[in-house]
Amino acid sequence: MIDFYTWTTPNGRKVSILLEELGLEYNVHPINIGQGEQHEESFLAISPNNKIPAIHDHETGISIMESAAIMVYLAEKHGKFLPASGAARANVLQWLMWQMGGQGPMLGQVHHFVHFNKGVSDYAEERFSTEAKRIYGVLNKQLADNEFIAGEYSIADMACWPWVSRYEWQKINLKDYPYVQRWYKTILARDAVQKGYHIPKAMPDIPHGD
Ligand SMILES: N[C@@H](CCC(=O)N[C@@H](CS)C(=O)NCC(=O)O)C(=O)O
Repeated sequence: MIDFYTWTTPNGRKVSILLEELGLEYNVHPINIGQGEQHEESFLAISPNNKIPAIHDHETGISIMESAAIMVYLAEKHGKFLPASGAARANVLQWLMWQMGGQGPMLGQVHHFVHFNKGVSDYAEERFSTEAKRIYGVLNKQLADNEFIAGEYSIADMACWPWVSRYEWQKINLKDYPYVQRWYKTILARDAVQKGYHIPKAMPDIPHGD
């Protein structure tokens, strides 16, 4: 059994979508980051960086923080959504790292400066909006020749998709990125994604991508 510590954010949804895709049973522990629950001692023992998501796997006794580390662990343990070796594995990992090092952090800054705190810094708004458009362009190019980011549906898609689902906050029109839009809707239609999105609690409808 897996204990899953999460909140209603893209980084949390990466893991809830994977847990649903793998059909695993798990206990959800909501960590309300708006109320500072990520700083409680009991959570710190599982997640030393005070951030969600994190898991504890009772079968192996392992606790893991960082969404991509959790995804690699679960995908390897269950032999799905991450090829075991070679070029196919390297391809999934490069896009997973692209998500962790670029797409997520940069779009996160757009949420702060464009969605939540518009007007505070013109420089930051311009810098991160420009970078967001560049990132969407990179993804669009990759998806022009590939149904999914690394060919087959993988943890790279599950990591990137929840951040794209906030395209309205990012002032991104998905029509400007038609291959991203096609991919977004394909993934949106999956049952596991519909379920995983609403962990740890039901939220308003998922943006439909039009
Ligand atoms: N690199 C980390 C980022 C995790 C992260 O930024 N989590 C946010 C929510 S999406 C959080 O817990 N924020 C609480 C805080 O910063 O205090 C990952 O991918 O797991």
